Amino acid sequence: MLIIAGDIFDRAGPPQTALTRLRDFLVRATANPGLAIVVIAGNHDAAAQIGMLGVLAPIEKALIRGPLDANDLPMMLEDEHGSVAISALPFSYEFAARACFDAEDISCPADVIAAQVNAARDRVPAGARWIVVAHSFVEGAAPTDSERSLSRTVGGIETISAEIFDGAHYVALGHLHRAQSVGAPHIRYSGSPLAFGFDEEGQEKSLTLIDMGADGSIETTAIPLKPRRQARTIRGTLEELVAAPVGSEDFIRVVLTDETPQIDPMKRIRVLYPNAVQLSYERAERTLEEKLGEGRAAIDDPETLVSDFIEFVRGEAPGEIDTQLVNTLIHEARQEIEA
Ligand SMILES: [Mn+2]
Repeated sequence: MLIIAGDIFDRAGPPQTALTRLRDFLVRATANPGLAIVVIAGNHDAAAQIGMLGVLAPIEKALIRGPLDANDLPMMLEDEHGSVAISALPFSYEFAARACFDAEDISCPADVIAAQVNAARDRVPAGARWIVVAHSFVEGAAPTDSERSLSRTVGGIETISAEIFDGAHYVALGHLHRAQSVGAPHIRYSGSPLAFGFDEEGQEKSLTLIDMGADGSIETTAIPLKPRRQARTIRGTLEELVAAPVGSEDFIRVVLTDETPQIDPMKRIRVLYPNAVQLSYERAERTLEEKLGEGRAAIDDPETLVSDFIEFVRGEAPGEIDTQLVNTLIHEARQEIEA
């Protein structure tokens, strides 16, 4: 069985080339007559579009879930030890879950998942082992820079507790890009197959292979994925970088160590590195670090600290009146402390 726990695409309207690529992959995968496929929509996906993938396939071959459905049944598979039930729980926002489960009190991602898991648990036949597939952010897991928030409430809590999945023998999670178990070895993100940002540079990407025993115990093996193009950073002066003997098709972030701005640097870099996607000057980054260092040193000197803060916020140094006011207030505060 192959599980893809969303996101399938990175946007609700993927380009035709991405749809064709998914089609080609599914054709190759389903050519294996023994393979069952489980797919759920994630928060980046258009649920209806993902759901469409499954309507013509028999449920023992493909369990594809896009929009929520309160009457969803699990996929049932048999092995030499008995039955395994697989519940596929697509991502859903709170408003859709309230309508689907007819429950007005669903108000955060944890409530949505709890309603989905509880409905699914009721449909697992007695004695069957149980696998849950879900798209969520389990508390304690490590995110990266490019996962989109699961909550529509600004500042809303999007994490859920691992305990929501009580009773499941394995929980296959999508959403976070880093491969990791969270809370327990059987609650696991396989992680994204590729790096989606330079903060994922150097992360080992993998598929997770699960072997399930007669009692539902699991053994996991990471199968490494070696992408054709890595995401990585190169650093140096523009002259050094364009003098390299060979280039690369990798996705490149360029950090220039030149002290002065260079003319059209990206154009020159792309001759050797056609997939260079980001360029910055180390000078600018270092200046920020230095400023932070100075800020820390100035804590003993409140006049400078306040003056720096005003300059940071306004973009210009405080005037004479501001300075007098600040100095008076600091003087009064000092007297108060000493008194
Ligand atoms: Mn996601």
